[in-house]
Amino acid sequence: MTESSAPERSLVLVKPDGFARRLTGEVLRRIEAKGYALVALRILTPTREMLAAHYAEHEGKPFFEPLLEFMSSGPVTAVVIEGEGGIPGFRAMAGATNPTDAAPGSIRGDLGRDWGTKVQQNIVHGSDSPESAAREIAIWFPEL
Ligand code: IDP
Ligand code: MG
Repeated sequence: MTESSAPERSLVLVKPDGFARRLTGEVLRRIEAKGYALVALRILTPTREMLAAHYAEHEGKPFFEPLLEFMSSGPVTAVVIEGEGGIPGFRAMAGATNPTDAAPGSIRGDLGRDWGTKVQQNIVHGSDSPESAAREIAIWFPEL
């Protein structure tokens, strides 16, 4: 099995709910079991500035402020994963944004639920395109 010279990288976050619920290991287990490589990993409580950049596309939406508040409420695990098809592959593993709709078998479907909060607490983030992945990796891992 030879991989291409520039294998696809995606930025994955285990969000504060997933971290607090001790689901970081379960998420990493699924990523590795699927066959993606872990390239970089750090635990940090993100600043509002990082989150405003990360979620710039959602500025002005009703859930933007609750999203920043939630995401800065505690530690997250930020991970760069790598492998052919890793961006859509991890999105499929994560499942639908709303955990009520997320299919069983997915991370959000198996481990998440609606808690009645203003912003959906759905355990993980995954980049949605190569452009997003490059932009997000630069925010969370400027050294890469
Ligand atoms: P994604 O994480 O599945 O890519 P996005 O649309 O990029 O979903 O939204 C970013 C995050 O904002 C979601 O993961 C979720 O936590 C939250 N969110 C998105 N849409 C809604 C909504 O309609 N109500 C409440 N929270 C939302
Ligand atoms: Mg998104």
